[in-house]
This record gives sequence, structure tokens and C-alpha cells, in this order.
Amino acid sequence: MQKIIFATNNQHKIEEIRAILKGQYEIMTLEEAGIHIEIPEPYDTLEENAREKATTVHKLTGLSCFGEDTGLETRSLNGEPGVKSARYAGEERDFAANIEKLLRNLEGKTDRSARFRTVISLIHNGRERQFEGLCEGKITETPRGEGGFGYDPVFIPQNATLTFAEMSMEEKNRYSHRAKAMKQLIQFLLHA
Ligand code: ITT
Repeated sequence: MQKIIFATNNQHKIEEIRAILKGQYEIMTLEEAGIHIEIPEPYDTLEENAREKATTVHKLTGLSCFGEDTGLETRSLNGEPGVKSARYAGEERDFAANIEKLLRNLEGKTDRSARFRTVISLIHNGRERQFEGLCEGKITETPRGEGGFGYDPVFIPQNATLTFAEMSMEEKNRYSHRAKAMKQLIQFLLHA
């Protein structure tokens, strides 16, 4: 089975993506690849950050790998928190504090529409390709559910009634930004 390194330190992302791949490809974590570094995200765009993660790991290993960067973009806050989603409320990258800040900033706004956007950068046979996945939805008034991670307790995708945190991983993957970008990556690899 073909092995690909996923350049992330986020265990939730790895589990979601392993569920999508269902054994078609073997995903190696950074730890499994013997890489113990903090993945850099220095840029102002998801595209550049995704590329930075993938190229950092490719330089270290020379193997096929991909990195991804995801942001939550809310319409009435001009796309905030966007590329700053992980550190919205500060460097501690605290999910609960980020959600609290988002809900505070949306207080009194009638438009609570938002979307998740994922950009994946794949380096395969020495060349880079990018894939984008979007999930439109809205932000709830209060957090609901225990599953998932990040902003999942306050995000309801279009055509659903549950938040991502109230769904099983398989249900979330039927809607999610990350699953959509990953499906494009799989299609690409099938024909590569
Ligand atoms: P890596 O950079 O190591 O991949 P990360 O946790 O830093 O992991 P991102 O920079 O891509 O990941 O994500 C930014 C933040 O966006 C993340 O910390 C979450 O708060 C949020 N986020 C990303 N994907 C999400 C999802 O599917 N559901 C809810 N929140 C998500």
C-alpha cells in the first residue's frame, strides 16, 4: 500500500482523513516518520501555509506528503477568523476561548453565515498540487456537542440540523471541507 506522510500535529485531522481513505493509502503521522518539529504556519493565506507544511516535510524526507491549512470564514466579520482560526483568542490555541471570542463578536449580528475552507498541498513525485474544499453553514448562538475539535460545537453545515460536534466522524465527513479536499487528492493520486 502506498504510504503518504500527513504533515500535521493535529490528531483529529489524522483520524478524519484515515476514515476517508479507508485503507486505500497508508497515512503516516509525523511521529511515525520520525519527525519531531512544530509545523510552521507563518503566512497570511491558507495556500501558502499549506505549502509550507508540505515542503518542510518533503525537504526532510523526500517522500510523498501533504499538509493542509483550514480556516473558518464568517461573512459578517469580513472573513474572520480565517487564516488566524487557531490563534483567534491568543497564542495558547485554546478551542473554548476561540469559540467564546467568535460568539462575542457575532452578538447582535443577524447574518451568522460562515464557511470552512481547507487547502491541501500535496507533494508527489517532486511536484506540488493544491486542492480546496469548502463547507458552507452557519454559527450557532451557543456551543452544542462533544465530538470533533476546534469550532465544531458552533458550526452547522448547510442542509443539516446538528453541529459538527453532535455528528459522528462519518457524518461530519459527508459534509466537511477537509473531506471534499481529500476526495480531490485521492482522485488525483488515482490518475497520477
Ligand atoms: P496543523 O497545522 O498541525 O495541521 P492546526 O490545529 O494548527 O494543525 P489549522 O491551522 O489548519 O490546524 O487549523 C486552524 C484552526 O481551525 C484549528 O485549530 C481549529 O480551531 C480550526 N479548525 C480546523 N479544521 C476544523 C474543523 O474541521 N472543525 C472545526 N474547527 C476546525
